[in-house]
Amino acid sequence: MVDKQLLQAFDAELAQENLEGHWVRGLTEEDKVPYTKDPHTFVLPHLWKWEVIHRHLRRAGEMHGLEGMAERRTLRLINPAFQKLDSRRRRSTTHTVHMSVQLLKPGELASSHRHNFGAFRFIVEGRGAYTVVEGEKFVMEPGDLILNPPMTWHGHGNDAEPIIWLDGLDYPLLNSLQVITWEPYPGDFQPVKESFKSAAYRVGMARPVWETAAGPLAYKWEDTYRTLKGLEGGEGSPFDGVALEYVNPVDGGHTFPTMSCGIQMLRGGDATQTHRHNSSTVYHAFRGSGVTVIDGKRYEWEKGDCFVVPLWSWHSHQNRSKNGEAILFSMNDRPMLEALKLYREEPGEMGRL
Ligand code: 1HN
Repeated sequence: MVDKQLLQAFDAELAQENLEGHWVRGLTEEDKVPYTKDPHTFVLPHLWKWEVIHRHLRRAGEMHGLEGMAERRTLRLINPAFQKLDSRRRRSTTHTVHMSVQLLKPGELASSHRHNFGAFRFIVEGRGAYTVVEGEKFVMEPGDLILNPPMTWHGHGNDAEPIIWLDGLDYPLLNSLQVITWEPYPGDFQPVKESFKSAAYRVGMARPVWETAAGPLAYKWEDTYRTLKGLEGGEGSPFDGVALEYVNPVDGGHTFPTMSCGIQMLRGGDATQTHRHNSSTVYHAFRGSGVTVIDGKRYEWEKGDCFVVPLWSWHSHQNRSKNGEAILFSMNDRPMLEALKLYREEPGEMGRL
């Protein structure tokens, strides 16, 4: 028999030397690391109502300008599991990605900067404002996806109407790798370049052969929507309906090396089959309304709502309407898992909801 008291004293001595015996299972019940056949995540499913996000963002817009407050007027979607962590670790929507919602008012300029985390903007409401990425000006319209690859200078301007967009970033992953870098643009706002602009010429599937890395890029809503509608009559994915991934035009792969963006149309009456995977997804209901069942719990969404499906949770989607389409925009961390050869997925039982 092991003398428990002696062992405890021994463990305490080891701790003094920054050592720990393999027999130590955890200091408290919660501290025990569960190693089981299925992965465990701290990330919680959660749904943010658009009405709430919108109301509070407009309030922030009434309270202050950008000067002296923050370079950006955003509301961060904080996963409830991280709410009590310090500010560096709290700012996560899942453990790997971050989504926030940004408001830029007419007459405002959000100064330029760059960082080694990747970012994208998905435009939700308002049109005519613009973002300048590496000197190229992209006018923003609802449904556009604009890529802001790592280390590209970017700033935003608005000489039109109030505009709201989603920001997606792989910031939490880089944060846990402790490799984040961030720099302000010397001189506040980068000028729009008058010389040759490559992004302005990009349409369709043709790619410049000399480019080796994806630069700034916009996927216009009219092109995305035309593709969705073109596929409407087909079978679609049993788990996601008519689902598209925004492809990186340089290598034909995921939107970013770390994260991927998707858009999916649930046709009138569509109800998908259940599956699960070890990537996590953040959704935004761009059009319509529906229900997503996550591990047996119903999350009802309407236009604008955002919600998280944590890794390895069973999930399926239903369009509320029998006739009209519902469209979900989403971001996920599947590319990072695939790069590490860790990606796994599993279909559920047929018809399970
Ligand atoms: C950022 O740089 C922007 O440039 C938006 O508009 C949201 C969230 C976390 C970290 C950096 C932007 C951000 C961000």
